[in-house]
Amino acid sequence: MKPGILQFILPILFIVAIACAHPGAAQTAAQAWLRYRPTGKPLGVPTRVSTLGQSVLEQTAAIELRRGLLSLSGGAPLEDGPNMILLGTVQEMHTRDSKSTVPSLEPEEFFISALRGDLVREIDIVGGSDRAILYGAFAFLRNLAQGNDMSKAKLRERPAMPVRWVDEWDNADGSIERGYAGHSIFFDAGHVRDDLAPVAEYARLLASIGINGCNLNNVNGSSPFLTSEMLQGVARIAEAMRPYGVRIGLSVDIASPQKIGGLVTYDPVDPAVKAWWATKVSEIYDLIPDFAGFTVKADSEGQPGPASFGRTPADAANTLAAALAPHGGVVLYRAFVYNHHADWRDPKADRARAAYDIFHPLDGKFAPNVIIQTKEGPIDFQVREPVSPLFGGLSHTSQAMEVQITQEYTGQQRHLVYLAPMWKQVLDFDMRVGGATTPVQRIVAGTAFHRPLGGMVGVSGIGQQAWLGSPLALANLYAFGRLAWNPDLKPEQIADEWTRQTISNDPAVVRTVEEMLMQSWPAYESYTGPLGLQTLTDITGSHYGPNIESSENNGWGQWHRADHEGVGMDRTVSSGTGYVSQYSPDVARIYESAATTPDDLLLFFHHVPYTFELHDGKTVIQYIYDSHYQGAAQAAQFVDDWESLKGRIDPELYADMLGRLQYQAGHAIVWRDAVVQYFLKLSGIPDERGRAGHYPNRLEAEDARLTGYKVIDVTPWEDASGGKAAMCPVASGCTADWTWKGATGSFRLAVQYFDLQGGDARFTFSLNGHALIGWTANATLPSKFPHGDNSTRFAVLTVNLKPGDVLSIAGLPDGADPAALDYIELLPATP
Ligand code: GCW
Repeated sequence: MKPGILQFILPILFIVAIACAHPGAAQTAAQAWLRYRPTGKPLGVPTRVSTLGQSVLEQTAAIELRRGLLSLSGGAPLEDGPNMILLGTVQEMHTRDSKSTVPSLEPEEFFISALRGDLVREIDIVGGSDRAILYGAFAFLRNLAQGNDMSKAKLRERPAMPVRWVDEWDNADGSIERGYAGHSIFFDAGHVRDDLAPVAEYARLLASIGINGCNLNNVNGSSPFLTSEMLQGVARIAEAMRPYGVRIGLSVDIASPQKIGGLVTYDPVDPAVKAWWATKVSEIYDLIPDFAGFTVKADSEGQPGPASFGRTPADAANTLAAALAPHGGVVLYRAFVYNHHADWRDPKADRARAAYDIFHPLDGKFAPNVIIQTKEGPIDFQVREPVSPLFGGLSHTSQAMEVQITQEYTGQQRHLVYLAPMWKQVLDFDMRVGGATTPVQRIVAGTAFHRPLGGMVGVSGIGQQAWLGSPLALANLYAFGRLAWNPDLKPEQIADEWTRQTISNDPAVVRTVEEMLMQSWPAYESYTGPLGLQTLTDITGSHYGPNIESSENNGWGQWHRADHEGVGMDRTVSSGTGYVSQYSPDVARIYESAATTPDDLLLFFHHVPYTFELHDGKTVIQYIYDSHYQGAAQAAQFVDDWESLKGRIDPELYADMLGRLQYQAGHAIVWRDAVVQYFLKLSGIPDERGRAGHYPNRLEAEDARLTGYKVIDVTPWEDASGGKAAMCPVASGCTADWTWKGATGSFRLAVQYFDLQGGDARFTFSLNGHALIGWTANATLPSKFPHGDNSTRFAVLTVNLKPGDVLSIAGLPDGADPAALDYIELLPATP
């Protein structure tokens, strides 16, 4: 059929109709990277879009192209006439023209080629399937949005790995485990939400980077999702995502046959249990014919599992796999199985060993549609870990690598941390299986061991607040999809692409944002947990602020074993837990000796004295000091970098990110001071540059003349300057006064206070009785107690001081927030 005018107009009417149906629908893909702003360059391509086929996905591709082209051309009407962009599958191209030279393509592969005849210009976007056409359309738009010349395009791409999924950890009540962007877009109050427009927008975002699956719910507490009522709602979600080629999956509770099926057992080898799963899976496929499969967390952190019946993960996985196989579904069985009641007094106990110890012996015992989903490191999404040895330990089993897009241990979206460089290091890491080159990316792609399945899964944490809460955090979602599509892409190139599409094509902006993104992970690592210590955070609580001892002396197994003499976990074969032996001999050789272990993993593998020298001769303790000062300085530099963009980028984005980066710079100081104070006290070895423990410009709350304020000990002590703070128990307010004894001059004022949950306390700074500035402590930060989670720095004022001046902070509590104060600091202002 010849493409007619209706085919052109209808999709536009459809777009307009969608837009009108949701007036004020806040959440759109355009708030992420699908902005399609005019680049200032001519598009140079035809703007009439035609399709050869009628399938939903092909029509979606056409709609996306028209929408994108319209927007990229600044709203200028799309052309009519003979020139066109033509969409079709390989087969449709051959039917149109039997002499077509279009190559044969794999199902998810696309081919874009510009043909220029004497009279007409045509750009063909051909897919090995209709979904691949959609991927081609998005790739085409991605290039145009970056100002690339597509008039002579020849582009052929296919994804490196079959499974490219995001996992949501959404609960039925709409909360999101480890989510930092508000409420769920999928669920609310135990049901699927009525308005699924944001879900469709999310699916657009996912499709634009080639993601083909979305597992909707939390791996913890998943049994409510298999009730018939819930499945009806889940089917609506599948419907909203289907036009974008995103198939949905569900996390399942292995105890469901008992919990919601009423059976007396959930033993996976019991025939009644097997039958229950088969029936349940059929019910799902009746509602959702393209259902992708199940994700399973079992025998882990309190979730039920096959171990209760003396069965193995293979028994459990295979029961689910058997139910799913007739329908084409898969099981993603998580290797995150470990004992969280480990004995910390046992020098041989080691959580890092668990996944390999449990799953390696089962290699080859899993059904063909089972994929073992392994976190990228052996512990738990820490700021730095070695690559999980399990990737090299399963050669007869399909594998997927799980990474975290939501920044649980990496700053919870309040800190800028671009994770693509971390993921890329893991993907490129050579496991040397059998002495041969076996990078992780080839293992999870399935090519290293000739596996039919495999891929990457990103825990996303998408919510209603600007998708990921912070605008720059979206670079992580984007990068996840791009790396799963093509793990050979460089993180800086992905950062560049994302910035051009999201913020601006202005070279100065692209350069600055790319540099900030690229420096952000190393900076965060420097001021949180360097040398392989992992994130030195509160591991039994928020996973956010500093709390160094929280990982020691408990069953969770995130020990770093710091004492007066030294620090680090000995995981060697010769004297430690033997974890190193889980790697291939070529890799184990490197990690077995402290001399050959890379500095950034030294303390993950070895327990060394604080005076141990790193490869450049610096001692471990001095490195801990230096890296924290350097990391905090880098965080401060991000503020200056961002300020250089003023006037060049969207003012709202500028202001929003500026506030976030200023907060981060302050919190990096909290981190810095906590870690250096802690290790100074523990090691007794001073900072050779005299910084740790010496804060000559600070005036402590506990040293002030206090009216109403009470001095308290902060827990953990290292989270407050001098271990103490002042809190105000008086509803009408309290004050802290200091008399200036320093030099005459100009000083930058910083006030370090605790922004607690449960109220919006007010603070006012006065000089000699004149109020100069006030602010409200109304950020949303973890905890009701004052410590490193909520210690916040207010630093916007420069003051002129002379000896005898009186500086005051007035704190006005609100609700449960007692206007707690740590110190004020006066740093000489540089002229
Ligand atoms: O790191 C831990 C998280 C849990 C999470 C678990 C997991 C979903 O703190 O919130 O539970 O990992 O990956 O299963």
